[in-house]
Amino acid sequence: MKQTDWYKKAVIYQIYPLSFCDSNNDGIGDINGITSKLDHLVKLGVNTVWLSPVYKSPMQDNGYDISDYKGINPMFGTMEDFSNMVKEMHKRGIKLVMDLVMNHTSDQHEWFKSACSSVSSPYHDYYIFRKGKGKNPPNNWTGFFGEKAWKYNSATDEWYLHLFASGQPDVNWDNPKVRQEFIDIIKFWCDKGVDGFRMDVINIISKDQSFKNGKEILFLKGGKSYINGPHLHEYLQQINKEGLSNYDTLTVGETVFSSLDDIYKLTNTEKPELNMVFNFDHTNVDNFFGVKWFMRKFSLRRFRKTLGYYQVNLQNKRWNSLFYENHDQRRSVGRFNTDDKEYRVQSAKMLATSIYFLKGTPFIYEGQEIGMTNSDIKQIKDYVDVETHNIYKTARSLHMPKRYIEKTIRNGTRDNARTPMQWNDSIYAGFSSVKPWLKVNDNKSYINVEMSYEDQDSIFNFYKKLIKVHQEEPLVINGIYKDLCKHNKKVYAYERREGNERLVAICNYSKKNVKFKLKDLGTNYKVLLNNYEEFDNKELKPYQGVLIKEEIK
Ligand code: ISL
Ligand code: CA
Repeated sequence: MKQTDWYKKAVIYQIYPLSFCDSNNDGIGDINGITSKLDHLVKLGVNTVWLSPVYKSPMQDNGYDISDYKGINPMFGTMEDFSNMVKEMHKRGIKLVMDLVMNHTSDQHEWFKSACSSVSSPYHDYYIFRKGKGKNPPNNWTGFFGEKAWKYNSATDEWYLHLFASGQPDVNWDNPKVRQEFIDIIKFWCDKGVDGFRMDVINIISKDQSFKNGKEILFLKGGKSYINGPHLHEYLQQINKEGLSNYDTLTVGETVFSSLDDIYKLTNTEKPELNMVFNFDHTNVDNFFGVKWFMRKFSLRRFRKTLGYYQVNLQNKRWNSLFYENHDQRRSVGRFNTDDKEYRVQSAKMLATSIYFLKGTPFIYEGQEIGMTNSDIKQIKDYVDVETHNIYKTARSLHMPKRYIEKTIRNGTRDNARTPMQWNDSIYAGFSSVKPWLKVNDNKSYINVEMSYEDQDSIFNFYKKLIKVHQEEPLVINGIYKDLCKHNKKVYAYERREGNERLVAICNYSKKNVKFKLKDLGTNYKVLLNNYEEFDNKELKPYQGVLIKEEIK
C-alpha cells in the first residue's frame, strides 16, 4: 500500500470517550454518544479524530490499562457500535486515529494473568519479572505516578515492573512474540478501517534489562535505562515494516523526555517509524524538570524558545505536532499567562492563533474549541484520576503540608481536562441526563456548545474560521518559520515565508495593551484572523492575536 502524507493536512480533534457524550444515560460517555455528535466536528471543520482508548479495560487508568486489545469496553458499547461510528465518520470525510497503549497492558489481561501464575507460563516472558533483593524490589526504580516501579508477585516469588499504576504491568518488548502480537493488533484495527494510531508513551518501550539502580534524584529513578532505550528504533522500524506499512496510516507517538536527536530518529522517513511525535517541552515551561507538580512561573521567552527550537530544527527535515491540551494536561485558557475569567474568550482565540500556524499537524482537545476551563472540583476525594490519588498519598506520606498539596493537585490534576463536555446549559450540560462520573463544571451556564453556535464572536466560530484558513493556505505547510521578535517578553510574533508571500502571527500574551510594531510590514496585506476589530500595527489589545497574510513586493 502506498503511504501518502495526508497527515500533513490533518486537523485532529481528540475525543476522550468517558467525557464526550453519554447516549444511554448511565453517566458515562460512549461510542454511540460520539456518533451522535459527529456533526459538531463537521461544523468545526476538523478532518480526523484521535480517540482515547475504548478497548476492554478495568479502567484503573481510564482505559490506558487494556485487558483485551481486540474488544470494545462494554461501558462504551459494542464492536457493532464501533464499526457504525467508523462508517459514520468516513461518510463525513473524517478519519479515525485510535490510541494504542503498547508499553503496558492491564493486570487483568489474559497474558498477564497467565504470566503471573507460573514461571513456566508461555506468557511469563511477555512481561518483566525479576527476583527481588532479599525482601526488596530488584532495584530502586520509580514510576510516572510517584510510586515504586515494582510489585511483588507471590505465586512466582518475583517482582514485576510497572512504570505506571501497579495495574499496568510493562510488557517485555525484547520478546519477539510480544512484537508479533502488537503487529497483529495493528493489522486487526486497520482491517476494521482505522486510519492510524496515537501511540502511548512509545519511547519507553525498550528497557536496558541489566536493571541498574537509577541515579536520578527526584523523579523517575531509572529513567535513563528506558527513556529512548537500547532497541527502541529497531522495534519501531519492525512495527512499521511488518504492520503499518501495509496501510495508509497516520502515526503520532507520545514521547516523554525526548531529545531532538531521538525525534529525528523516530520520525525519519528514510527508516520509517512514526509520522510525528508529541513532545512536551513547551507545555513543561511552567514547571521544573518536566514535572508538573514542581510549578514554575510561565515565561514567554522560554516558551517561544522551546517552540522555535523544534520549528527551526524540524522544518526542513521532519514533521511536527502542535498542541496545548490533551487528557493529561490542564486546560490552556488560564495557563501560559492567559486569563480564564475576564479575558477568557480573547485568551482562547489568541492561544489558537499563536500555535496552529506553526509548522505541524494541529491537535485540538475536546472542549478546547469552546474555551472550557479547569475543573471546579474542590475536594480531593471527588477526583477520579489514579495519578491524582497516588501523588496525594505519596506527598502526605512525606509529611508535606496539606494545604500546599491540595493547591498543587488542584493545579496539576489530570481531571482538570476530563470533566464532561459542555453541550448546553442544562443540569448535566447535555452530556447526560444523570449525574456523570466526574463533576460537570458549573460554568456550563455560559460555556457550552449550544451558545457557541449562536454567538458569531464565540471561540467556536473563531476556531471554525481558523481551521478553514489552515486548510486553504499552502504557506501553512511550506512556509519557513522565523521568530520576529525573539526578545520580546509579552508578544510572540512569527512568520511563515515562502517566495514573496508570508503569513504572520502576532500574539499578545499579556493582560495589558502593548506597543508593538512590525517594522517590515508593507501595505499589501490582509488580516485573516483577529480576535479584536482593529489592527493598526502600533498597539495590541489584551491577549490580542492576529494572523496576517502579506504579499512582499
Ligand atoms: O500526565 C502525566 C503525568 O502527570 C504524564 O507524565 C503522563 O503520564 C505521560 O505523558 C504518559 O501518558 C500516557 O500514558 C499513561 C496514561 O495514564 C496517560 O493518560 C497517557 O496519555 C499511561 O498509559
Ligand atoms: Ca453511557
